[in-house]
Amino acid sequence: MPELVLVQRDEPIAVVLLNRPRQLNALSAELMDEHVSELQRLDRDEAIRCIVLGGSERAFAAGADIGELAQSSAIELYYAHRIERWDVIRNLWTPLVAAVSGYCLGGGCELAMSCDLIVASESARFGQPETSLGIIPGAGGTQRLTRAVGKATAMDVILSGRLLSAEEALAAGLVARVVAREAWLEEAKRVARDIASKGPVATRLAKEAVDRAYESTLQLGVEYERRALYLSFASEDAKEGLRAFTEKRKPDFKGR
Ligand code: CO8
Repeated sequence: MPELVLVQRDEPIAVVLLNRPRQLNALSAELMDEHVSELQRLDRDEAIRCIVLGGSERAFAAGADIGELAQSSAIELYYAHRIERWDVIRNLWTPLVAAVSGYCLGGGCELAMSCDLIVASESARFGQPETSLGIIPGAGGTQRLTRAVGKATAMDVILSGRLLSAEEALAAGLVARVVAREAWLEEAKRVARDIASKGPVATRLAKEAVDRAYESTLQLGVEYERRALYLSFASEDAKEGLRAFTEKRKPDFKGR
């Protein structure tokens, strides 16, 4: 059996690829478990400062595995904590770039939205087609898509099953960058290397602060940001970054 998840280390970044191409990377319980475990392992690895999560050229992931869902009862899903796998990703410390080519549907779209930013190929198609199956998005789709693209587009996508093209997703604010078809993975790696070159402590604090914008009031978010700024000043990285600028050299960040 081929491996379900491919991991490439290229310090300071790592690339995790879902590898169930014949099923369009349908997110079986096993595939979710394996790639989430890999992400958690890399998250604990200080040499890795940014992770790219991708699929294949034809599909990032076409959703949860429908065959498995058809066999599952509500209580089994509830006790198996399957949906919590998506929350684990949301709570990783290391910045996570989703590299999306082809179909990015249902639980796959929710997986991409759980990452910190999405780099999409021109071929990417985003959707939450669950109501066609008689169910609704369950791993954050109704909430994260609405916050990303607004109510009008989210209602359209979720209720009609319409797929958003990469350009539409960019215009709507769901994706950060759209890149040429053949460059989807290389460009995502380039973005990851850019992120990994910055001060690691500051990057993590900044990522947390941006997330606060979604999860608290403006006032609380601004206060959180200020405290995070003071904390960043306490890091060795801040001393190094500020000194390197004045000495006109590249900083050598240690993540301390
Ligand atoms: N689950 C299982 N198998 C799938 C899935 C999927 N989500 N998507 C595609 N496949 C399989 C197909 O069955 C097919 O297998 P086979 O060759 O053995 O018949 C193979 O992948 C290729 O697919 P198609 O032949 O259908 O390829 P097309 O190019 O004709 O169509 C589509 C591509 C449009 C993407 C089509 O496959 C499709 O509509 N797929 C289903 C998309 C979908 O409905 N996704 C939502 C799933 S539900 C969900 O994600 C809910 C998440 C809730 C949280 C998780 C709870 C645990």
